[in-house]
Amino acid sequence: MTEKIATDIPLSREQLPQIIDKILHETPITDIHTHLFAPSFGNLLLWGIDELLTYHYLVAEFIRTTEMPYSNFWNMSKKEQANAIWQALFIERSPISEACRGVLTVLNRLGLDTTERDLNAYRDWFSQQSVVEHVNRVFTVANLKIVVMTNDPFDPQERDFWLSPTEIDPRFITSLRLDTLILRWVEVYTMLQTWGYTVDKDLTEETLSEIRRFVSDWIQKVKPVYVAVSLPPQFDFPEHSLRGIILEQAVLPVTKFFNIPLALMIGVNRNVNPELKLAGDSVGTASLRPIENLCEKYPQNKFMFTMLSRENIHSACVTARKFRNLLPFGCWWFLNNPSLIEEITTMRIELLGTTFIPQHSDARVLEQVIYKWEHTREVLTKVFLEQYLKILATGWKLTEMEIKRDIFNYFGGNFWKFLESKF
Ligand code: RAT
Ligand code: ZN
Repeated sequence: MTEKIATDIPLSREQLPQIIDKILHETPITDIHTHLFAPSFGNLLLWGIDELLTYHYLVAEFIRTTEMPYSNFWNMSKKEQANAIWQALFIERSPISEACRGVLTVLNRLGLDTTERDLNAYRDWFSQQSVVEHVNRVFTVANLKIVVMTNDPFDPQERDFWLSPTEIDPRFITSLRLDTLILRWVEVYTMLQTWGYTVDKDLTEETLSEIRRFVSDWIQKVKPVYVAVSLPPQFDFPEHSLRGIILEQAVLPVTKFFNIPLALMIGVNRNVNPELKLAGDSVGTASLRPIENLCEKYPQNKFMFTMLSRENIHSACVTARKFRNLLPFGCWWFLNNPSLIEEITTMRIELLGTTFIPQHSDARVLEQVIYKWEHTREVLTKVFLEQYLKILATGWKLTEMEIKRDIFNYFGGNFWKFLESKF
């Protein structure tokens, strides 16, 4: 009772920094896009120091420091790669990039001593953890409630899991990733044939109907909270192309039927340096017009979207203002850096108020959620403080309950409400 009254009392300017920081740390997070897997997916769940050090963000940074042939690096074992990255990026140079600092934040928050700089001691510590307890600890340290996995029906290991699934830790929920279906039809239609779908290379009526059946089957199998696709900057809509036809005629009718959003991740130029493998993708500026066309033509479909290029962020905010069936999310990949999170979140608040999802982690290795969220919280404390102070300066009063409500919505509420909405 006393607490309730206290949280209803208007806050002073002086109280704000501490209250915002407290609420940001206390509000559990729904992480709406990760590449993590629940423990029951076996070795698809990556964790531990060697995985952290061989994260593709760090591979790209490491390769810049060496003259070694790419093949030498790829021929090394994971442990050898991690040793080389540690030596080059943490010992021979100061680890001040965002991805390097991330590893240090993780070690520090897990209680390991970063002054030691002893990679083998870190390895020993990780090797003593049991997966399930470690997952619990990481969720607690990061203050995560739920993470959304990225589930790809074309990945052979994942397919095996889904064909005879075992129980999934309920904190891990699913999204259905359809890049392969939408962007690589010519390469993969024969796979659908072997799985029992009567499809052809040409997108005939029958083929489209069978692709719809494939998407429906997987939605019913995986029960995703959304369907997702990443797209290059040249993506257009409407577009008379294989990807345009599959998207419009085979994916949109099904996501509408199940009333689940299609998440569009736009602006990635894949494989600009194939030698770098997973680290070889780049960025390009896109047009927002295709998204506007999609939202206008399909007002009863729900869309989420994130852009990869900084240059797209302002127009993305304007586009989002025009369509209630469009929900912006996250500072994606190369934008997930404190200086950019600050700029992007400020702009989004100014143009969209509280109606967006500020961040997702994109974690590929379990412990990364610790640093991705910690570094985001550091920035959000500053950004929210500035915005709330500006309204206090008008004489407006704010209570702790109201700030809690707003941050609850940013950290999950907006997402869950969007999933439930029907336009
Ligand atoms: O951020 C990343 O790790 C990228 O490699 C991609 O996974 C990107 O986020 C994507 O989902 O395509
Ligand atoms: Zn991702």
